Amino acid sequence: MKILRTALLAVFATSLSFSAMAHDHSKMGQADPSMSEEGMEPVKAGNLTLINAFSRATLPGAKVGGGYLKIDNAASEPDRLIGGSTPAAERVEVHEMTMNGNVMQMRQLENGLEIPAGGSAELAPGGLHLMFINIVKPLKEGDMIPVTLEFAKAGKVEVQFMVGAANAAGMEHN
Ligand SMILES: [Cu+2]
Repeated sequence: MKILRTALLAVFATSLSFSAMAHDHSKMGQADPSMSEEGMEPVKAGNLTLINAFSRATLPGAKVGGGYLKIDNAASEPDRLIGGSTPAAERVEVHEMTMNGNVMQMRQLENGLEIPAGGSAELAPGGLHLMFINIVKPLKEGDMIPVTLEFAKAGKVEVQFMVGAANAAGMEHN
């Protein structure tokens, strides 16, 4: 756990300096004491439950990283994931993968991603994902990435994304 703690501190230190020079993330940089160190505990936000948020280690020089999680919606009305922010990257976008002939491409979902009423949406490698654009440093296995997701109805929710191993066939942006 000592290594994890150090990684967490490093991420929060990054967020402090980043928020000072860029945006007003006044809440960033403060650890939530109720947060699991592993970041694997489901996060509840109103009718939404955010499950198993994870990312993948990036190769040196990579500018983007991916974020994945499952979102359950217990409400009788749909919600919508419209974006997010993180001190670990310049911006966060919601992307989908599409096949164009034999070439897999990704594009931003300009209107966000619907989380159906009483249903769920899954962001997973090879499909829907969050894209961390212009990461401030490589994502390392074992790091935790604090991400504030923004939903149309549930509002802003902070989730820790645990960085797992890199995938050799990792995604590259066009
Ligand atoms: Cu993408």
